[in-house]
Amino acid sequence: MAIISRGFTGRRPDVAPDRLPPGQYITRDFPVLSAGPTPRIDLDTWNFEITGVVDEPRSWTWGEFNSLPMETVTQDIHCVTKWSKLDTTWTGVSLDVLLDGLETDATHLMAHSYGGYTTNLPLADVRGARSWIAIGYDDQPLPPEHGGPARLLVPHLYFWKSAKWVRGIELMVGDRQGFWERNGYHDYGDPWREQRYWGD
Ligand SMILES: Nc1nc2c(c(=O)[nH]1)N[C@H]1C(S)=C(S)[C@@H](COP(=O)(O)O)O[C@H]1N2
Ligand SMILES: [Mo]
Repeated sequence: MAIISRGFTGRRPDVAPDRLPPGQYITRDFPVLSAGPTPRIDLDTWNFEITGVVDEPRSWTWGEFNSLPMETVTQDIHCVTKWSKLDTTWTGVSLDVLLDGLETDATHLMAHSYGGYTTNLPLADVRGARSWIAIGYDDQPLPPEHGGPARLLVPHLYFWKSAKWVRGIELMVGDRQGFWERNGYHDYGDPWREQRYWGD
């Protein structure tokens, strides 16, 4: 997408309006937002699991996960606290790869993180090249404060849906609320429709 070049206004670069959802501003920093401490995660015992409403649960060790096909993608991310960061570059495994050929009646999923964080999503939203389990950021291993060793990345929804330190997804028939969704955040969280909080 094209950047409109009208020069700089203060520190804020002009940006094509179709890149910036309503009520958001652009930051060049990468803020850290965590509801709790950064968990210590041992790669020898790390695994990623697909559980819940599924005939055969799936599970990968760190070694197995790293031999899956990886993609590097550049995406804009939008936090509910109003910062957006454009052109962030991530390396990870598409959820399409992880869910390939899986039989399920599930409509939604709960992402579960080391440390206990949860967030819910419609299953359709993690399919179709729209979400990844990222293990790299800017060609480096994903730093712990940003969710390393692995985090969910769902850039088309507010960034609280992108669970850091993810350890698995639980497939569900019907919806259930995750951590922030129980505490006042919107169930779906589309930044383009400003679905920040309950009732938006
Ligand atoms: N496990 C976990 N994941 C999380 C959070 C959290 O507190 N714990 N915070 C969410 C919120 S509100 C945001 S905005 C982003 C922040 O990611 P960052 O710290 O990499 O910027 O992570 C999301 N994922
Ligand atoms: Mo957030």
